[in-house]
Amino acid sequence: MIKIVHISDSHLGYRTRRGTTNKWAIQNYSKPYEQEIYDLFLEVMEDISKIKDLDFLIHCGDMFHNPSLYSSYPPPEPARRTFKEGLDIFFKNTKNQTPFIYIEGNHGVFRGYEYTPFESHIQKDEYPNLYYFKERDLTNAINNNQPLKLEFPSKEVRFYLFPFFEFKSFEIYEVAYDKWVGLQRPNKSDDFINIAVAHGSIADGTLHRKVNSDDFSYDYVALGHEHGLKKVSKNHYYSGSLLPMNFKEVLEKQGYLNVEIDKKAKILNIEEISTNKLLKRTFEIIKIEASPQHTSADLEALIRNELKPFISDEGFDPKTAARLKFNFYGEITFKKNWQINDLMTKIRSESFSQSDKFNILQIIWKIFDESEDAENDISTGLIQDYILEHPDEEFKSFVKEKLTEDKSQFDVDKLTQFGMKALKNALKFMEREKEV
Ligand SMILES: [Mn+2]
Repeated sequence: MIKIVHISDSHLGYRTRRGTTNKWAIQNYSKPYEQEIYDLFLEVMEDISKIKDLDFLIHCGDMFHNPSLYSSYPPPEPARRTFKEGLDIFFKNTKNQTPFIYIEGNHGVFRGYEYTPFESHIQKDEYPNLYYFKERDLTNAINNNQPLKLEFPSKEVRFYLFPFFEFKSFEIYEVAYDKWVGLQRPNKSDDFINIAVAHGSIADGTLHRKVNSDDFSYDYVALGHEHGLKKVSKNHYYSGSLLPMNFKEVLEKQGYLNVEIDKKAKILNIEEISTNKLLKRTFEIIKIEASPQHTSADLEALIRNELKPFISDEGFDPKTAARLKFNFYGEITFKKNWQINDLMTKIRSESFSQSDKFNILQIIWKIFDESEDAENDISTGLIQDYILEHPDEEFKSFVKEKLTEDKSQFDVDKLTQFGMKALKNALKFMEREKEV
């Protein structure tokens, strides 16, 4: 029996950004959600390292959130410290006897450099049983026409490594990768257990179809990159990350996998350890129907009703403060759209400025117009055409309503002119964004 723990996508150093209160947590050192990931990572490393007779720990990439394609900053200092602490816990409790195998993902990689945060922030010599494989190791293997594998003859286990590589980004890469991938076919002339370890996904073209399929008959395929814990096929699994990072991931499971492989029959026994349920805060999507009949006050009452559970005399607590996303749906007119944005901006700044009352870390929202679904061929271009049809009239009536509520004396025409200017700039900006 071979016992393996499969873990992935830790994203140490991940921070909530959009629509988040700027309060710092734990001694002004890390941000609230960031700290939660560190705490859980260390807890999990402690638990894993105490598993009796564990043969291997496999981590399928994205140990750090930064640097990545969009940010060249190194991982924040607490992330590096947590990583080192996690390694120390693991190797101390396993008395350096259990190999920790890591493959590089698309996060936590200094692009274009020879080194990774694994080299710049820890001393490899301190960890004789740490094995990591970078994109560079993969490209070297391709250039040298060699497989990329790691063998443990005493345990009769062989790992085939697939660090993240965007082989589809250039045709010459794709051709070379296609040719090379055949070398990763296990040699079936011995009794070794053959395990593939890959960071990638069929969804974005970063996992080769031969690794995704059962072509090579691996006994187990440990996958990383997708953040939800899921079984892809009989012996292909994503372990997912330890906690959801965005609102899409709230709908998925997160955790890690205890994998046991019977040496003779090669039968898998897989136990899912769920960790997302350890989340100490509310992290959810709230749906609100915005009917055209609703006045601004009706809508405000609906939103405030949803916020009630997060208001108390205890106020803000970085460890439990909620992450909330409001999804507005229904027949959304242009005016309703302005109304929602206006209300939500007001409510958010109110919650963030009253930390003695509101226990909320993040508020974001999205507006879904059901008429968009009805005319399902609608594209961004068409929406813009629609907005540009009578934006001044709709905006003017919105401003008028606001100012009447507010009992302010402003020149509505002048304000409308400013508003239109802002809207045109925003649309120009949207056009530019689309081009990226
Ligand atoms: Mn990834």
